[in-house]
Amino acid sequence: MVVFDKPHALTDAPMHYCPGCTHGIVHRLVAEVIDELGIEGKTIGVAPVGCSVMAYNYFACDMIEAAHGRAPAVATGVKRADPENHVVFTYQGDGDLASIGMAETVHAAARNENITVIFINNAIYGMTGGQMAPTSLPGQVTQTSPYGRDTNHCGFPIKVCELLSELDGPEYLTRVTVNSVKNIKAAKAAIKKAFQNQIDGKGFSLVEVLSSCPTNWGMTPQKALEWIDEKMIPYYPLGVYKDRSAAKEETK
Ligand SMILES: Cc1ncc(C[n+]2csc(CCOP(=O)(O)OP(=O)(O)O)c2C)c(N)n1
Repeated sequence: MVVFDKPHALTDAPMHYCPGCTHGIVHRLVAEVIDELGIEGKTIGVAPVGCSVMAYNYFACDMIEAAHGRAPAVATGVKRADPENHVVFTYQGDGDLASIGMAETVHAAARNENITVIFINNAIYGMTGGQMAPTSLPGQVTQTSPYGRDTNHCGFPIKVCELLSELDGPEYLTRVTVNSVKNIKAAKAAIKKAFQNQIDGKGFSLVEVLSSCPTNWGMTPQKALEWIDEKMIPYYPLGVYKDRSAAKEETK
């Protein structure tokens, strides 16, 4: 009897992520969705710069590496080159997507590009050693805010789903997390919907995943998962921020 198996859409390469990092969970969820939708052969992923820079080693589908923050622009080109035959997703951290890549993110959403964006919000620049990100919480201690993020000096965190929900373009914007089995199941459902939307030609879908970075947060993996509940979710509430097709159904 098989009690544990790996999705076909993941390669056999051992992942390099730190203990307790949730990138691996989200990789697995994306791969399970690719398997379940039967789209591995037509899916093209765009890897970011950040801890998941080597996502191209882990997903078995075709992958392209984008320059820091430019994944939505690269995904736009790939998708538009052959829209019927490709399912295109980006996989990006918060530094990548909400800092250097904010322009590409906003414009791809405004154009309602028919792509799927998986957005890993761990409230920090992980790969480069834990500097403050645009998503770091007020008061959060990071390498570049050793006394805690001072909003007078550094401004306030950017709430990406809320920000993009003001645009008419995007089809689906949702925020999930992966710090419990229940939340992991909900995250998978959101990721599946985001891919299905693209297959159905509905346009831009973004799934923000509140994620942990025990190494740079300076916590145990267990404490980091609790910190998501205690600190991140109150600032970044979970939920659907836009679902245009569902809203249309309701007004019928
Ligand atoms: C143009 C450019 N600027 C800066 C960097 C340095 N850099 C590499 S990863 C990174 C931050 C990544 O953070 P995030 O996107 O939040 O992903 P994480 O590592 O936390 O998963 C930065 C600033 C770079 N590689 N290229």
